[in-house]
Amino acid sequence: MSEQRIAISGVGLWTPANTISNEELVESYNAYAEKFNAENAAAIDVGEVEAKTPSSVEFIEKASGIKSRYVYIKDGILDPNRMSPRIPLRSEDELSDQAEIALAAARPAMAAANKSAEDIDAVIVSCAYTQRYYPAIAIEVQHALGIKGFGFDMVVACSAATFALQRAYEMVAAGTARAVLVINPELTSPQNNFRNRDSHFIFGDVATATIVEPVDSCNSAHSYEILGTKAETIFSNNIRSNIGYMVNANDDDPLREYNYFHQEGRKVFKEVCPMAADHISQSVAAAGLGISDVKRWWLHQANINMNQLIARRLLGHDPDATQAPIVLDTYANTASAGSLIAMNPHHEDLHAGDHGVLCSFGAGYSIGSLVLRKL
Ligand code: CO8
Repeated sequence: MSEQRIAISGVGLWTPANTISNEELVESYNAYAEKFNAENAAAIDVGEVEAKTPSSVEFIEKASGIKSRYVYIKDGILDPNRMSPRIPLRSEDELSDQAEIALAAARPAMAAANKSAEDIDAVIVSCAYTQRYYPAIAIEVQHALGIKGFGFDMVVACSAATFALQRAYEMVAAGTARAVLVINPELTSPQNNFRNRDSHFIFGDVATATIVEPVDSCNSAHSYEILGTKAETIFSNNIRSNIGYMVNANDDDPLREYNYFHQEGRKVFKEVCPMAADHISQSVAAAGLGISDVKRWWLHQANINMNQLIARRLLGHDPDATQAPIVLDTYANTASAGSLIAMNPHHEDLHAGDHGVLCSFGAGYSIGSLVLRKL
């Protein structure tokens, strides 16, 4: 670890104004499925095409804990003839959609950390998808905020936030930046296949942001020293999205099912839960702490049963709501932002010396954690 003490000194959250309940989502999916089955009746009868079975509100809530999700733009998503948000194309002179939501999270994070543009030397935009390759969304945000220095984008699916915080920590430790603004504008809805019954309910849109700086320069009300960081990746095809810049060269259809997010959900559940619990135990031990020293667990929010299983493995009992806050009932899975959404409203009540753990796990597979102590 760095000889210089480094901290998270501010967090910010932007929540979209629009929500979609399970009831609305299931009604739309079932209308789509009925229409599909009617249009393909002959092929279904001879076994050439598989009929679509209805989705259910009860299944979604029981299997995932999700009751509702926020979306950037609702228009189009529930239309059985479209099943995708209608996000108008902006001109190159306008702020891009992802930069706009990134800024909406960055500003409250900077305010919480008591930092202005002059105090920050680097911007990392890190999320599951960026809406274009260049110029980097981070550089657009850097420009909009008037930050000098440098910015870059990185993508690590569900671990994009924790992995970026670790890179920010290293940059501050190396002295290449005084303070770093990390932003996770998770605009998942354009990549969510609302025609897929297995996954149409999983994701929501959100943006989170965090400031990382030396403890010496911290002057915010709620700062958390970073005691340890740990990153791990283990290759798996069980969660995949194939959309990318090769689609035109391949003469592929960008709307093909496999170009959207898809997964072997049950395999992911079984494989990732033990890996995440082991990772967290090692991370906490490496910081010189025991599990019982940790007061707050800001865990990745993919599935309520996953969170409960991991917490039970770590603690030996079910966590109470204050120990491991759950936000996925209202936010759903927001790719990398989940643990930071959990941290945003659930960190100010900790006292100086209290410990917390931020942890993510997901596609890659990737697992990332930071062990924190309130200053
Ligand atoms: N309605 C009704 N029934 C359904 C539905 C539905 N919508 N979907 C499935 N079923 C049925 C199945 O057909 C099956 O029926 P049967 O037993 O007759 O075959 C039954 O329900 C059980 O199905 P499953 O075994 O698939 O159900 P699970 O209990 O495993 O629950 C979950 C499914 C919720 C997906 C669960 O497996 C899970 O959460 N797994 C972990 C997944 C996870 O965390 N993935 C991480 C994804 S995110 C990530 O890594 C980064 C992505 C980046 C962003 C993406 C943007 C779009």
